Amino acid sequence: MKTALVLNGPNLNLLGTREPAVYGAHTLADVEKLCADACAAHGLKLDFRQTSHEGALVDWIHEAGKAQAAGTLAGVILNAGAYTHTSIALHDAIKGAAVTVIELHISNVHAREAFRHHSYISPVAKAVMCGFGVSGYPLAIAGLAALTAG
Ligand code: CA2
Repeated sequence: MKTALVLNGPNLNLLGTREPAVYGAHTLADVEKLCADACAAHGLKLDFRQTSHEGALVDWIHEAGKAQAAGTLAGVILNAGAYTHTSIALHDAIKGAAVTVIELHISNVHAREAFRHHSYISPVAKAVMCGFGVSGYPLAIAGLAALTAG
């Protein structure tokens, strides 16, 4: 059974505590449960993580590249938070690790401030999902399962 690695970046630990109009009322623990159920439905094992540190995300992407090459990882669902819009390091890490990444955002970043319209992740991502609220996580897991199967 392959693993789906779900990585959450800075401030996503605050989900459900503030800004419910933008991000909804669910907590990150609720999101983990949604992901666990989706993984169970698609025959994947879940590895769910959050960090507010850019370098930790880079290290985890490298680790994921090795696991995918070894055949144990289906791919990564990455909500890089605000690093999406700033991080050349994450862009380079994804490219260098040659790992399948689905970029995910809870909100529709294109309907928000102009500084959220550019992503350093999108050019190196296999697919991009945004605007579905936290339902985007299980949808992205279904997408990853479909990519892996086909
Ligand atoms: O929509 C998304 O998922 C984002 O990746 C969330 C990031 C934001 O910087 C991106 O532009 C879009 C912010 C995550 C912070 O989440 C919070 C949740 C509740 C309260 C405060 C922050």
